[in-house]
Amino acid sequence: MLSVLGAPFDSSGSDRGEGRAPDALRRAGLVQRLGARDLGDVAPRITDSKREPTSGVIGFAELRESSLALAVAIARALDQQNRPLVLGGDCCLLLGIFGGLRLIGREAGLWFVDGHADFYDTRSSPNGEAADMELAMLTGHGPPGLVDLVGPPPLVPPERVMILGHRRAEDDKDVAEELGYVPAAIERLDARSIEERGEGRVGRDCESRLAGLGPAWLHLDLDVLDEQALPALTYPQPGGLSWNGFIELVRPLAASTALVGVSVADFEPDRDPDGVHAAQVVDALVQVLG
Ligand SMILES: [Mn+2]
Repeated sequence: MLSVLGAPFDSSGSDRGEGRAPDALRRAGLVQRLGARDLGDVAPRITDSKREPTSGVIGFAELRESSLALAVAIARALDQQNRPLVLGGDCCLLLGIFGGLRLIGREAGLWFVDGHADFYDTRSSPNGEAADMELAMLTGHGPPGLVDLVGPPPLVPPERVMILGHRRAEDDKDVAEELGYVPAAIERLDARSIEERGEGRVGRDCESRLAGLGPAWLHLDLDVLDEQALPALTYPQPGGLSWNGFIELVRPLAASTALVGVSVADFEPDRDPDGVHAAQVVDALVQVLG
């Protein structure tokens, strides 16, 4: 059964709106419309906004604490035969998710649907937010205490990660810099290339190839959408997917027999005062997961 877990922490430590996203999506009817069970919020918020000098990461100790709490909740949910739907928060929640898989001795690949590669390191990250760098940490690059949260790295083998929907290097020098850190072992495809090849076709192809290697997690950073389709984000960007394109891409991944669970990150309800965008997010999730 699909079980909703709230992970209302964001890696800025500054009480940004992502922390209110689980409740905003619940209020918009997500749990009822999916016929899911709600396991409540399972990890504390991060309230320390200082960049810790040794690790280079904001709120290092609290991030560890929240990640471990989420890991325990994920492990328990999976042990009880639930399929988790984790509502962030921002993308740093992946540390806890893959930590939870490790706690019960399970390994999974990752469909990483995101407008960014999240692959800075603790020095190159402009602001020290773990959500800038969690994919690097998951695949083995990062500070002690996070990269080895529950055991030896990597939490995900790089050859079992597919990055889908980042922006093009030629469009922006920051994009070019970040993509330069992504190792060749990780397959990636930018949003415009996905659109050109056909979102549904890319989704089916990525489903069969990663599922052929074993179980896989589906991560959805909503900033993969174009800023015009969804402006209620912390870091909106042009050049992203349309709502239809998003649904076509994600549907085959969400329907995969290899699917272990799903996470949704970066919705910013503070930029959605009348709930219009929360309703769009819920509609799209019901179309792909329902
Ligand atoms: Mn992200």
